[in-house]
Order: sequence, then C-alpha cells, then structure tokens
Amino acid sequence: MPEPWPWLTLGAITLLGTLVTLGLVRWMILRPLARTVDWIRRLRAGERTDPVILPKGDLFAPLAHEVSRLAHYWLAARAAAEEEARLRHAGESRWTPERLKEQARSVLQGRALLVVANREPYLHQRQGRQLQCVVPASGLVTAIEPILRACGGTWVAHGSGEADRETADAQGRLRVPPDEPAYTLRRVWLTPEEEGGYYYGFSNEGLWPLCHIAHTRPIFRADDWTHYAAVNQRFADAALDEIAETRDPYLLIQDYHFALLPRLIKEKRPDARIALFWHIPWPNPEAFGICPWARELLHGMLGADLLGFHTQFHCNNFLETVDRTLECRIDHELFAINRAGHTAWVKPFPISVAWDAEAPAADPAKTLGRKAAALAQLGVSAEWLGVGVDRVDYTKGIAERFRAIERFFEKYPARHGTFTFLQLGAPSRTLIKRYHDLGQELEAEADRINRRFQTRAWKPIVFQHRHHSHHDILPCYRAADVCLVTSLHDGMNLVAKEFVAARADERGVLVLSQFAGASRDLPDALLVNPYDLDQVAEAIHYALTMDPAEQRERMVRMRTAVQERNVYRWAAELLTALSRLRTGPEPAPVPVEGRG
Ligand code: ADQ
Repeated sequence: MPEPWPWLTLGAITLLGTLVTLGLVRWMILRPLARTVDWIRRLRAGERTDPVILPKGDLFAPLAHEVSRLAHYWLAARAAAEEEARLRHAGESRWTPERLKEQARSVLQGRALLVVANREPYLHQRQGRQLQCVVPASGLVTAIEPILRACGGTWVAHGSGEADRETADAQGRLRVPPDEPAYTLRRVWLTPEEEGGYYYGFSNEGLWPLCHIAHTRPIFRADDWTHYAAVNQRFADAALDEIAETRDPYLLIQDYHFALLPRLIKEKRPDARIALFWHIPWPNPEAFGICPWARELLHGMLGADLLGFHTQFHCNNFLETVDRTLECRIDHELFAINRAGHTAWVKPFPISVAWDAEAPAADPAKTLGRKAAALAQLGVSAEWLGVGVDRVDYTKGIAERFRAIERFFEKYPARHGTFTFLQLGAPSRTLIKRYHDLGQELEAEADRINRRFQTRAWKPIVFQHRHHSHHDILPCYRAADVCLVTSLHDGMNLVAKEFVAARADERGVLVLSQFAGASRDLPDALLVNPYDLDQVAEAIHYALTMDPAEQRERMVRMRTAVQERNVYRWAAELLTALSRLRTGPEPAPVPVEGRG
C-alpha cells in the first residue's frame, strides 16, 4: 500500500494551484473585462463616465488605453453630430469645425490641398535632452488646421524650430499632428542670411511698414529683395514638388511673405487653383507706390485666382493700386483683374476666432471674484481692471495707449488708486532694431507714468513684457472691466474678437481703434481714434461708468457677430469661393453671322 501522504500533498497542491489560477483569472482577466464592458455599456447608454484606468503593467492596460482613445473619438464625434443636429433643428447657420470639415470635403472632392505659410503649425524645440513639440499661438493655425485635419494635404512652412531637422525626413517632411497624424508638414530650410533678407528684411522692415500707415518708414534694400525673390522661388519649388503627382490641386497661400508665389506656381501649373490671403492692410496707391519693386509684387500676386483681404476697403485700395501701376483690364463691378489672359478675383474675407460652442454661460457675479483674484496676483489694490494683449509692435499703438491712460488720470484725479491697466506684451521680431527699441521704450513709458501717480498699494500700469499662453490670457480677458485695442493700423485684430468670445458673462467693454479691420465687424465697441488721447481717455471713463444694461446690450450684439462670423466660416468661405471661380482662358464671345 502506498503511503497516502504524497497523494494528499499532491491533491492539496493541485487544489491550491487551481484556486490561485481561478483567483488570478478572476482578478486579472474577468474583473478588468467586466469593468470595461460595464463602462462601454454605460457609454452606449449616453452616460458621461470616466474611462477605465488599469494599473500600469496590467495585462489589459494597453487594450484599455486603445479602447479609451476609441471612446474619446466616438464621444467627440457624437457631440459634434448632436451639435450639428441641434443647429439644423434651430435653423441656425453657425459654423463649427465639423461643418467646416464637411464643406471642405465636398469642395475638394478628393483633390489635393496645399497650404503655404511662413509659420509652421508644429515646431520642435529642445528642452534639456528631450524634444518638445510646440504649437505656436496663431489665428492662422486655428483657421486652417481643421481643413487639413479633415481632408489631409500638406502645409509648407519655414522650419524654424531648433530641433526641426531632427524630427523631419530628408525632404523635410513629417506627419502631424504628432499624436494623430492627418496631414504632412513640409519644412523648408533657410540659411540665416536668407531668413535675415526675406523675413526680417524685405517682409518686416519693408512690406510691413509699407502696408501699415503707422509713420514708420519702410526700409528697402536690394539685397533683401534678392533674398525675398529667391526664398519665394524656394517655396514655389517645394510646393510644386508636393503637387507633382496631383491634378487640379488647391493652394491656400498666406500673407505678405509670399507675394511672388502665385505667379511662380501658376506659370508651371495652370491647373492649380490658387488663393492668396493678405492678413495685413492694403494701403492707398500713393503709399504702396514708394516700393521700388511695386510692379513685380503686383505681377506676382495677380498669378492667383483669388486674392483675399480682411475688408472691402483693403480690396478697393488694391484694385486702385493695380489700376495705377500695371497694364491690365479691371472689372470694377465684379472686382476682377485680367492681366495677359489670366483673371484674379478680389474679395473680402474677414478673419475671426474659434467659438467654443460648449462654453457654458458664465455667471456675472463670479466676474467680481475673478477680478479680485487677478488684481491680488498683480499685487495691486484697485476697483477696476483694464487689459491689453499684443505682440510688441509699433502698429499696435501701445505707447499711445499708455499716454491715453496718463491723460485719463490727469482728467479724472478722483480715479487715482481705482483703475489698473494690465498690458501683456509678447516680444516680437526682436532682431529688428525698431522692435528691440520699442520694448525698452514701452517699459520706460510705463515706469514714467507709474512714477507720476503710483501709491504704496497701487499703480496705474502693469506691463508684463513676455509671451503668455492662451491659458494665461483667458482669465485676464474674463476678469477685465475694459479691453483696450488701440492699433494705429491693423488688418483685423484678433484680440478684440478673443475678448468678446471670452465674455460668456456678457459683461466688459471693448475700446477699439477705428483703424483696425475689426471695427467694421464690431460697431458696438467704443470706437476711437488712437492718436486722439483725449478721446481714448474719455472712452476709458465712459467704459468704467457704463450702465450694466448698456454694457450687456453691446456685448450681446458683439458676441452674436463673432459667433456667426467665426474662423470656421472664414476658412469655409475662402475655400468655397476658390472652388466656384471660373479659371482658365476667358470664353470667346458668341459669334454673330456677317460680323468680322
Ligand atoms: P497679428 O498682428 O499678430 O496678426 P492679432 O490679430 O492681434 O495680430 O493677433 C495676435 C495673436 O497673438 C492673438 O491671438 C493674441 O492672443 C496673441 N497674443 C498677443 N499678445 C500675446 C502675448 N503677450 N502672449 C501670447 N500671445 C499673445 C496679423 C494681422 C492682424 C490679423 C491677423 C490674422 O496683423 O491684423 O488680425 O494677422 O489675420
């Protein structure tokens, strides 16, 4: 008879093993599966619920991660569909990223789309040993990206990030956005001399002051022009390379950096539909005429099928400038310019900002708390808060704004100690002396005015001379009683519209320069001439004492305007107008028998 012990031991071990295995299966497989199934069921039932997060190293963690991502996209798609349905039901015609995507798809019908802009939508920087992908704060990226995300395509831009080369292939290409690749970014490499001549020189010391009437003399150097023309050719080569395998591609070219590009591309690819959008003002013919290369610039631009500006006034100036400078046939009724058999159509497209349809209506009572927190953070004690947000640029009228605030305190001594103005100023183009000096000038001007009026607990102006994220800027917009936009000249000015979009509490007053394109879209702002310091000072006083009902009425009307004409509508209208143009040679007139 064998001893019973070994059998008993074996039996016990087997039982224990089975129990442990069952426990493990239950703990590691069945439990997470049951949680995931329950979560998916609740999602399907329309409950908003947090995703299942499994501990690192868990067998199902990668699966749960992927399912969570899938659910995230599904939720976003459902929210968009619900929003679309809601808008259709309400008979509204609000533009959303989803609606833009649909429109872009139906316009393009599978044809290639190419965007050319100096600024890239993603740039790579080094942070210690790590590479960091940065999305520059830019209205252009907000406007154009949804189209490329929806339809694919290519964005050609100057590769300006310090780690850009390491993250692109030999042709300078990479797929973006990094976490959800949808389109190609093609980076064009420039030498420091090329960048100096094309970007800092001709574009920003020449064309920028030429197009803005801000009393800063443009500087035109022959070397800069040579670089400008050569870099335009470099971008044209890259664009032609990208559309080589396609038929009837669409090109959206952005801004004054690329005036020569439309012609360079059209000559090689007459089948391409080309739009050039000019983001800055167009001056009158006399002002533009001082540019030694005025004819070349206009000839280059007229290679486009569609030329877009922010306002009708800029379109009028452009037509008149062409009329006085080049030999061509102009249809003043249709805003069409025919030069050597090719027609370019000129049209206004007022750019705007994104509109967050999800943002809940804010409680005005909370605005007071926000303002108190903002003032405490600035270390001042005051009753009212004003805000200004700009790139430090002489066209933005920041020095004039500071002097108008000084005038306000001269005129209204009772307001000393009660109003503080916060100026966020992002350093910009600092390699150009005029811009470098302006930063210092503004700091000195703020100090001078502060010394005149400040007390121990209060000062009139807080100037924060650095870049801020949109996350930092938003609370300032929301806390302010008044926002000052006093550009001496501005194509549109997105800050004015950002301020309005941020005021879900329907409070706050916008003081806006009559020389900014935005003044056409926002007549309910307090419109001022920024050179008239007394008028701006009075506008500040009026804003701070405005009856809350009037404040609300004005803000509600401005919010409706920005919501209806948001940036998605801008992009959709540009693309749709381009698709509807008749391109190619003009049709011959109907022949009449017997007439030669
Ligand atoms: P910009 O002259 O750059 O654009 P603007 O329209 O005012 O001017 O837009 C500036 C953007 O930069 C805004 O989104 C703003 O929030 C951001 N910004 C400003 N100050 C900042 C700071 N301190 N830190 C971080 N971000 C800051 C050109 C034309 C305009 C035209 C736009 C779009 O000159 O007239 O409206 O293009 O076409």
